[in-house]
Amino acid sequence: MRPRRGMLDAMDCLFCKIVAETIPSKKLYDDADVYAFADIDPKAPFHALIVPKEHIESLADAAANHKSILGHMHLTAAELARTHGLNNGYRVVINTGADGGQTVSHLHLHLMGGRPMHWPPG
Ligand code: IU
Repeated sequence: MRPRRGMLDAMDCLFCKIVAETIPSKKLYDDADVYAFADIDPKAPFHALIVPKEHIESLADAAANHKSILGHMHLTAAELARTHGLNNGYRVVINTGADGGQTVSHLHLHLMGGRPMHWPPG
């Protein structure tokens, strides 16, 4: 049986390999549905990526059945911010598609803190 398109994408996906721990990362959180790790090229003193274990390419590919995981990702961000002492605030970002600056095609939420953020972003 040939793998379906979505399965092929997942087999070739960097963040799926990080979730599966076949590629190492600095793990910050892990449960049945969500995985969080330190960004390899941090844009702030604290920079985590929070990803669903399910391979969803981007926010534009999320559907009604992903409501719960999207909420779970945000609550995980808030919990990581608390446990890492980001008491003065932080930023969460989901870059989506080419114009959104998304470079890895597996939905991920950036959690950045430890310095003042600027607005508007570039
Ligand atoms: P973006 O929103 O798709 O641009 O974010 C991708 C992030 O993934 C970016 O901040 C990278 O530094 C990060 N990253 C990583 O943590 N580990 C990797 O092996 C690669 C990218 I490639």
